[in-house]
Amino acid sequence: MTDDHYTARWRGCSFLTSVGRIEQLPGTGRELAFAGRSNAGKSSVLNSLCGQKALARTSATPGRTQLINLFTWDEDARLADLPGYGFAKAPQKVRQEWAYLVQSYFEQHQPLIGVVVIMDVRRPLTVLDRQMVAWARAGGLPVLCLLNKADKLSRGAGLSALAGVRREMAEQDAGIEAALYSAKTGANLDWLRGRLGDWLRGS
Ligand SMILES: Nc1nc2c(ncn2[C@@H]2O[C@H](COP(=O)(O)OP(=O)(O)OP(=O)(O)O)[C@@H](O)[C@H]2O)c(=O)[nH]1
Ligand SMILES: [Mg+2]
Repeated sequence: MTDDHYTARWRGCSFLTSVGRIEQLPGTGRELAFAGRSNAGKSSVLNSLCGQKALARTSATPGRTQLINLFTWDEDARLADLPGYGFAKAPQKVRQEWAYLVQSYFEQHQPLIGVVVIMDVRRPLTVLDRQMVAWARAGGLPVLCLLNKADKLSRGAGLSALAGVRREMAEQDAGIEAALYSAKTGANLDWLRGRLGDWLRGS
């Protein structure tokens, strides 16, 4: 990890494109994916990492567009913002499309180097969160479970939630990390920039 946590890289992130099919993604370079239940704070986490208020916009109608939004991190590396999941009203057809898109992306997209699964620390590891982790691990990808909204809990309760997630994930395999985060206060921001920057740089 560098002393500066790749801060200039993160702050220089810019929107690249949106795609609806994995064949439309660039086939070279390195790509880090961000997944999460709708409302867990995926857009807020991306915006805080990049130090920008509206880089990743919140979609007005969750579930309507199943697009992957790409951002440039440096000339070889990109961030991929996956469609949110878990909203109750999504029709069956949309959910099937989402499952197909994400599963084939995790299994087949060569540039993918890791997945950050963003969860609300008060409700971690929902059924679909577990599904995301399982698909990513089936694709051989390292996973970071990011327990966001840590500001909503006391320090003790946050640490206890973190320990629970770590314990359960460790039973599955060693390729899964977990950390607390708050997009609101920026708690753990430098650590997260450094950790993910190392992934993106391949170090
Ligand atoms: N207290 C607190 N609120 C947060 C945090 N992160 C996000 N939020 C709030 O949670 C709500 C959802 O955040 P978004 O970033 O839009 O969540 P999302 O996962 O991108 O949601 P969709 O794009 O609709 O799927 C917003 O009201 C945010 O302000 C956090 O760390 N702490
Ligand atoms: Mg969003």
